[in-house]
Amino acid sequence: MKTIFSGIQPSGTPTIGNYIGAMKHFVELQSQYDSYFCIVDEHAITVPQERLKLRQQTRSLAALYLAVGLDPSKATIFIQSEVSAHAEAAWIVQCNSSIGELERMTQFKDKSAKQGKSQVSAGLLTYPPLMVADIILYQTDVVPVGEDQKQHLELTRDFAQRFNSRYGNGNQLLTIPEVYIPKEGGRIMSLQEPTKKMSKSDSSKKAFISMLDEPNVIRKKIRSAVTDSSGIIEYDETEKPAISNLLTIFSAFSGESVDALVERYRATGYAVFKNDLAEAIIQVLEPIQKRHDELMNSSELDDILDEGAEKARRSANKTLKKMQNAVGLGRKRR
Ligand code: ATP
Ligand code: LTN
Repeated sequence: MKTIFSGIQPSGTPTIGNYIGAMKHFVELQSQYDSYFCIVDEHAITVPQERLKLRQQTRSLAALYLAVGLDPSKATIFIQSEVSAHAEAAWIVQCNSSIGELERMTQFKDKSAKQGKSQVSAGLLTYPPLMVADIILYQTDVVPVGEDQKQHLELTRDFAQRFNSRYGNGNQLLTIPEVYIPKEGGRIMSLQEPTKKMSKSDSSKKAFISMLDEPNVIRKKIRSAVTDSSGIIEYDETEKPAISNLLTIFSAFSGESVDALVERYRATGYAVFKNDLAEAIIQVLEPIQKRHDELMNSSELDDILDEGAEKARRSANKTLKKMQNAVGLGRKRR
């Protein structure tokens, strides 16, 4: 069986963008692969976080993984900081990466441009090596992510190739992973600025729908989502990015194709369309929210995370040993 690995940061409550671009596919893929799904809390602290909030969000994200349908008997679900191999391998990755290649990463450029280099943490620059470590530690074949992560996956592939040729003596020490980006919904846009990616850390709450938003909040946010003045519902990413984005969201939540939706709503006007869209989202999210709330109050969640960390450690430590050995760290052991 091939291996998949993916992670989401507990830097807030996941949005419907995280769901459509990533989580939904985790559920579909978990039966066909040896699967690892991680809550990447060490990535979250590359920007300032409140300690208790971070703890709460970490637990809540784990509950959401289960609530959307990840099955611990199929997939290993765990918290990054509970498997120390991630931070250890990340150090080896950093020492085999150049500052130049890290400074070229769009996510770093965007986040550091907002605040200036003297304000951002060194961790923001070395964030991709930690992500590389996450992936290679499980000898991952496939990484399901949204479109924004494509560049980080290219970096991961470059790194694995470089490591193999530097240290492998002709052997493939690390698996070169493939990226898996969904054909539709790989980049859900902000509800307020449809040219910007929907992001859970957006300062405007109206820009995103979180997976734990209450039905009335969802209705309100969809109603106030920007559109255009034409009143016509059609899919055209360049001319009508806002409506196209809403159509993509509708399609992801209802399972209907964009074409079928356009056919049905073309002439109804935005109000009817938005009303039905909100209900389609609520219909999917309500049972997920109910299950999330039950799990948050159970010890079941902690048992699953303990077991997940244990399983992840076993697998990650093997690769870490291999990497340490390749580089010459520590003593040679039998
Ligand atoms: P932050 O706002 O804190 O930077 P984020 O919302 O971008 O976070 P991540 O935790 O970094 O979310 O991403 C988790 C997964 O969701 C990744 O695979 C990412 O590519 C995907 N993803 C994030 N935003 C979107 C989006 N707007 N559309 C589709 N997929 C997305
Ligand atoms: N960098 C990713 C989150 C992430 C990840 C990973 C995704 C961290 N480690 C490993 C896939 C595989 C993000 O910002 N969305």
